[in-house]
Amino acid sequence: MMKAYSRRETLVLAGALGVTACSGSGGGDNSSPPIATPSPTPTPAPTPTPTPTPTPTPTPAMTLAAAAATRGMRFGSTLAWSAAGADAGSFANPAYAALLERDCQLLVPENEMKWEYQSSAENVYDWTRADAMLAYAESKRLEMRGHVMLWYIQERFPAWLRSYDLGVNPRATAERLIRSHVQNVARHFGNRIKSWDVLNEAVEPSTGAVRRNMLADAVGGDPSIMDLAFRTAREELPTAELVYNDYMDWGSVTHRNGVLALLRGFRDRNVPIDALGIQSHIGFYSSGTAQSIADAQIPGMRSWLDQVTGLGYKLIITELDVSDRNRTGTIAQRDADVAVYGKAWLDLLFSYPQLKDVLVWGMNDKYSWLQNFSPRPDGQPVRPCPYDAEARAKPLYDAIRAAFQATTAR
Ligand code: 9MR
Repeated sequence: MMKAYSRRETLVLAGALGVTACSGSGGGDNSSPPIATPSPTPTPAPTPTPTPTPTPTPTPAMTLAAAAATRGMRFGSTLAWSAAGADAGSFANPAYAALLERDCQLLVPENEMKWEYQSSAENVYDWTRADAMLAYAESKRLEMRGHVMLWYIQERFPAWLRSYDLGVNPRATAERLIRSHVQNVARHFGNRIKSWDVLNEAVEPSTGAVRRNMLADAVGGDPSIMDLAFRTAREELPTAELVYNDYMDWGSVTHRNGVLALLRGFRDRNVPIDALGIQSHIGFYSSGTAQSIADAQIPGMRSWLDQVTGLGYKLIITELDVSDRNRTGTIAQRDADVAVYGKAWLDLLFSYPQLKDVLVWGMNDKYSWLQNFSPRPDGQPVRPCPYDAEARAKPLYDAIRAAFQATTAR
């Protein structure tokens, strides 16, 4: 049966196929890459002959959006907030917006939908920034994911909540707070957001146990607060994709096993969750070639993914970046390692047809959270994103595109 394509998919597919897409908004024009690829040799003007031959059109470099679309998949990125024109990973920075509009079908705000940052008191929110981001996304016909309703780490709760007196019936208070927060968020954004990270990072990586925090403690450490967040989200947003998001990866067996146990429990209790968000902040934690490190980790990750998908969960890559923090060598060598390692990760995950959406946690190295959070010991900037600080596409960009091209359509 013929697949029905949305307007956006049609535009990116048109780009993929080298067809000139007529887009009034500029949101679907993928044909002029702002990247430092070798310029094609100019086509000589055809010599007039009695039988004119058509001038060959140079195939435009395929964007990530276009490569994804050929496989029924989607590519996207986070964006941050900044004032207009500021040097930041924001749509208000024209150089960054150009990358988003070139390569992305999906966007996700890095911080602007978080309870911690947007809520100054119970039931009080400032959605000004998130609203502006969403309006931008819609104006470019890009879809926006929601991140995140409940980040299950106490330090990530809003300040007012961290000092909140849960009173004589802490269970009832905790449940009220979660129900009203999820309702507030869901009702504010409504159907404009079709995929939500409802719950983030509920598993303690070092033990695999569910994290404790004041809300979990209020119910005696049972999973009911997490369940309630998903059940409320489902009541409010019957058709949205509801996601559990975490950073377990191929280097973290204990964390992975904990997440699997959590996901099993959700299924046993019939909690409405559609997908596992695999953040994919991957890096190098042993020595060897990039390929050999990846190869050693693939079998364990594959059997874990088999179990996750066996439980009926879809998969999303929600926050991909590949840190070169622990690699030495020239920039070219490190970029090559990052590309090989990232490609191995994507090939593995793309082998699951349950995975359709891939988002990076930033398009441009310059604005990556890793520059501050996990800098290189030698003081050089980390290079974890598809584009470098000058907005030139890197080998990781090509690796992502190649991974889309290598996988099967879904
Ligand atoms: O990149 C985000 C950084 O700017 C924030 O300070 C931090 C705390 O809110 O969150 C970072 O994003 C995280 C995401 O929300 C959840 N997964 C891990 C991401 C990187 O820490």
